[in-house]
Parts: sequence; C-alpha cells; structure tokens
Amino acid sequence: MPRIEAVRGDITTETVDAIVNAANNSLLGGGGVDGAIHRAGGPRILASCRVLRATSLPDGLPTGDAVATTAGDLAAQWVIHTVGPVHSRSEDRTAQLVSCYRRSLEVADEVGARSLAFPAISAGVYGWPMDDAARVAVSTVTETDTAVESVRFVLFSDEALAAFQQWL
Ligand code: AR6
Repeated sequence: MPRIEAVRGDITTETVDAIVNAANNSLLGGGGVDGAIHRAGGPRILASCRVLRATSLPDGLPTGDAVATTAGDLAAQWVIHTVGPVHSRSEDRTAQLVSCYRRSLEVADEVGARSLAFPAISAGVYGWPMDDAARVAVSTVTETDTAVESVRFVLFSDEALAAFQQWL
C-alpha cells in the first residue's frame, strides 16, 4: 500500500512523477482541474491527447478508464487522464469512480511512476458529494495493489481537505 496523504493546494505545481487529471471523454480539455492542467502544462499535453484520439482512442476515453500523456511544461513527468462519472441521484455510479482510481494506479505502474497526485475526481463540475468522493478515493487507493509508493490527494479547498482527512 502506498503512503497516503492529503494536502490543500494546486495540483499543477506538484513535484511528483505523475499527476492525475479529472478529464472528460473527449480528452480535449475542459474547465476545472482539466483546464488548469492544460494551461499550466502548455500545448504538448493537448497535442498528445490529439494523437491518442487519432490512434488508439478514436471514440475518446471511456468513463472509469485512464491513459497517460506527457506532462508538457509541468514538473511532473506524466499526466494520467481519467474520466469520472457524472453524479446521479437515481443511479449508483460508484463502481465507475472506483475504477478511475484503480485504473490510474495501473497506468502509473505501466509507466513506472512511483509518486502520484490525485484531485478529487468527479467532485467539481460532475457533482459528486465531496464527503463520498473522499471516501471512495481513500478506500480505493488503500485497497489497490500497486508499486506506487506515494499518493498525495491535492485538494482545492479547506472543505475538500477536511473531507479527505476524515477518511485517512
Ligand atoms: N488543483 C487541484 N484541484 C483542483 C484544481 C487544481 N488546480 N482546480 C480544480 N480543482 P473538476 P470533475 C478541484 O470540476 O468534477 C472539466 O471540465 C475542484 O475544486 O475539475 O471530475 C473536465 O473537462 C474539484 O474539487 O472535475 C470535465 O468535463 C475537483 O478538482 C469535468 O470538468 C474536481 O473538479 C470533470 O468534472
């Protein structure tokens, strides 16, 4: 099990091997943490996503899956893009959120990343309640077998940080 911690901060400034992006199925950018990563990392990240769309992922990245690209100008070496589920009151999509964390750790293992930073996937535009997003994130990372040695949850607000700390 990796060492796990939660901090308040901006994930784009993390000096870890890979940072995880809460992307959308298109992989072609968006708002929130996705927009921040593309702004801070420069055009090479989008160029790398466009290559994926033109080759292995013509229909985009499925919800719950993850894929790595360059991190462009960021201090990290890779961005691991994952697509969280949109929260629904009528349907339990927890399995897809679990899959985001699992697949991101698998992709980190594939590229050889040993330190990883995650945002609170799905807990922004996609509407997942922060407390439950934190529970799923912490329990999944705790339970997944991985060679990643260090996982840092980088949260954008005190409220998000408190939600994660309560499960750690
Ligand atoms: N560092 C860390 N966390 C951040 C940062 C940052 N720089 N910026 C925002 N957050 P969201 P989602 C937090 O909406 O809910 C995009 O348009 C934010 O406060 O970024 O998975 C994509 O393209 C929140 O707690 O991701 C998709 O269309 C958390 O990151 C859609 O949003 C996640 O919020 C994905 O929605």
